Amino acid sequence: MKRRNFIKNASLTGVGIAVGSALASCAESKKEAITPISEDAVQKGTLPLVIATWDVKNATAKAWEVLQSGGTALDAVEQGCMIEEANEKGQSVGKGGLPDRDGKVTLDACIMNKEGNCGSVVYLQNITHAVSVARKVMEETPHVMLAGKGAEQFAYDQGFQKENLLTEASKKAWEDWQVKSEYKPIINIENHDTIGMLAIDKNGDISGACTTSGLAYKMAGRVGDSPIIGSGLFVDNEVGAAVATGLGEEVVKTVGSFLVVELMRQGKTPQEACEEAISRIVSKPNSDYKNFQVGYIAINKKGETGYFAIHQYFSMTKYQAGNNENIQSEYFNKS
Ligand code: SD4
Repeated sequence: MKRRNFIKNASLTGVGIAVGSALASCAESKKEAITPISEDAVQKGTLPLVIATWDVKNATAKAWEVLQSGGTALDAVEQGCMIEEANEKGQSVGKGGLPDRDGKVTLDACIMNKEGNCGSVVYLQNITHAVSVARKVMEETPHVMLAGKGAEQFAYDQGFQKENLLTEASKKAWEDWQVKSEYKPIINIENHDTIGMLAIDKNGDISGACTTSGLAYKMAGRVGDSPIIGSGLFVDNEVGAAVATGLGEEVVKTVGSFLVVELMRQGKTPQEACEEAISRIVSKPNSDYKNFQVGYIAINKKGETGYFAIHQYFSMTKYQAGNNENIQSEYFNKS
């Protein structure tokens, strides 16, 4: 059922009428609160803009192409992430992603739009474009999250094709890992398995997406931060957006992406907000931060960006004003 039909059906009841009118007035006041970005920003080349975690220039180039041709930030982040999902050589997300300890490739993804609507899939198997299934959850169901077999069946119902995601190279890597491992999920600070992407389109509207095969050789059934709205990704079109990468467990414990956006709402720059969110993790009592990585990237409504990580193994790709560049992040643990 489409979300709007669900709301329409709900409004046939008395409760529905109350909820419906509250929603309408909330939507109305939100509309007024959103400051339109001036055409100036487009002319000066500040907008449009896309940023992504890690060195993913092909993905940001795709998103930029969408934005340049007048496409929405939502289309840009979806199509940008799809580039990495389809990239078998990447062994990071989508097809060719490294499997769990039992040899199964299981994907998590989410997407969030300028209206604050979102969709997410967790523990999805046999479908390359998890981010697109997440978008379908947002647009075609009254729900936010679908998991496992239900998510997979929903994807087939929406016309997605079944595919074997475990490539020969990833299978070999998993077999080699089994030989040397103590059968523990690996939490390696150099092991990155996620693309998170944020974009602002020519209208100044923001969207974001995140897609991952999770931590390599994770326990069967393990889900990280990436499909959890507020942890792996958060977008507030009045303020800005943030996306996380690294050890999802630590991001979830601090609701990291929501935290970054709320800090920006309170007046911090994207850079300051990312640094503060990292500091919340490393300053916890008994934090084991020397042994894991977390990184954040963020944008605000003005088109300013920020990025910060615990360790040096982190970078952001940024496409702005015709330049597509990968930038090494500043990081906390310099000693
Ligand atoms: C997770 N945050 O599943 C993801 C993994 C990741 O770079 O970002 N790796 O916890």
